[in-house]
Amino acid sequence: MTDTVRLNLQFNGKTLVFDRLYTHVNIATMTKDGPAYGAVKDGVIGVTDGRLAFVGRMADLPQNHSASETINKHGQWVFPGFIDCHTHLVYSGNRAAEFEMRLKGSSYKEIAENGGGIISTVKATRTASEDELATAAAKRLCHMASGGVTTAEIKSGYGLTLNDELKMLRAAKKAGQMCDISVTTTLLAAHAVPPEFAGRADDYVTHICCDIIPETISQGCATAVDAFCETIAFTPKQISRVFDAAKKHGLAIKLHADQLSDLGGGGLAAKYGALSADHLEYASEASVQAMAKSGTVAVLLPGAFYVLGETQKPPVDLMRKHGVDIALATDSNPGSSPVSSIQLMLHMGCTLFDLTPEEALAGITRNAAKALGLGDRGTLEVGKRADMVFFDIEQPAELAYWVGGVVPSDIVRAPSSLTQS
Ligand code: DI6
Ligand code: FE
Repeated sequence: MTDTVRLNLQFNGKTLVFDRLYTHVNIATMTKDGPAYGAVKDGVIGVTDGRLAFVGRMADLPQNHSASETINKHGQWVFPGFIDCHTHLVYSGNRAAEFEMRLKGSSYKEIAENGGGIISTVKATRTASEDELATAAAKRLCHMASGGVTTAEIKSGYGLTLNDELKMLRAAKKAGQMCDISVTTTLLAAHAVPPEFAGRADDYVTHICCDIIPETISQGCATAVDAFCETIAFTPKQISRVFDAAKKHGLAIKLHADQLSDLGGGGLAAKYGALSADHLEYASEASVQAMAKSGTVAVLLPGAFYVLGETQKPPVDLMRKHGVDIALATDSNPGSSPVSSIQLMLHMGCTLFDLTPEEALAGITRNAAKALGLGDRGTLEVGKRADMVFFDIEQPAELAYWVGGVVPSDIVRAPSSLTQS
């Protein structure tokens, strides 16, 4: 008897009782050690009460089981539901005009410094109602979900007032309900200095620490805080104040770090025990080493790199050398990454950042779960949520190979009522 089967017998007593059995399926469990992709060929998955109750080979499924429903998958591949761990899906308007300006030679930084960029989306977002924002975000989120995403993180950051930030976070949750997708919310009030605080960034940081963070907590609107550490945004010193306040209130920490220049953002995130530091094109070896030590995930965002025509790649070799877990995400936003396909990020992670298809897939499953602090998903193992995406493909690498992705043959989502284990 294999270990898998023993585990399952323990999990479920002597007779295995399933709500549903998926038979003759090739399983990319995406567990870390073992065969490539954690693959189990000609496998079977049993689901009970929205969780995985059996994951193993057909040959190891004990005779002594019953299932209300059995579905033969005829050799399709199944993966953990994809997790997009960095998005800005809630906003109003779009920035196609800036895209045209960039094509004519203006840089992202120049546009931001001249009142465009993030601030132009802030203006549009402030005038939109919560329902309008939720509806617009749901359109984008449902599109994302159709490619196999079952969990998405959504940030605020285009409101930049107490009420507008909370409005965005509530809209994010509503969008999740509208698409039946698991959504985590992150407060990104430190995204840009709002016009009314122009020249007074420190005062805005005080407002974030003393008013916006406490109110976000008391209204239960977010579980993490994020900030933009960059010359066009906030200094490491200002961000340290935001993180100190966030820690005091029990928020998890994430950081937009070292995207356009090296301000030591990766190291700063590590110092605060951040779940993730994101972008990291300009991260130094010292930052990478610090992240390895603190277990901070490197979230790479090839969509923004591609759209902005960047040439400096994130130091993937250093991340491998020091053992930093790598995740991949869309960074879906109206400025630097108008992207809604997580599978396109698999392709770009490989072609632009030299990841292997297996590393890329770990980046939208196991490591993306870690970047969100979610221990109940990201791999296909007994006890995890039954979030699964099936494809009629011959090998897992195809998901990164086909430009623009593969349409899932089936998507299974655990009920949204399922509590985190
Ligand atoms: N980095 C990003 O990738 C997004 N925010 C950030 O700090 C871009 C946001 C935007 O341009 O609207
Ligand atoms: Fe971002």
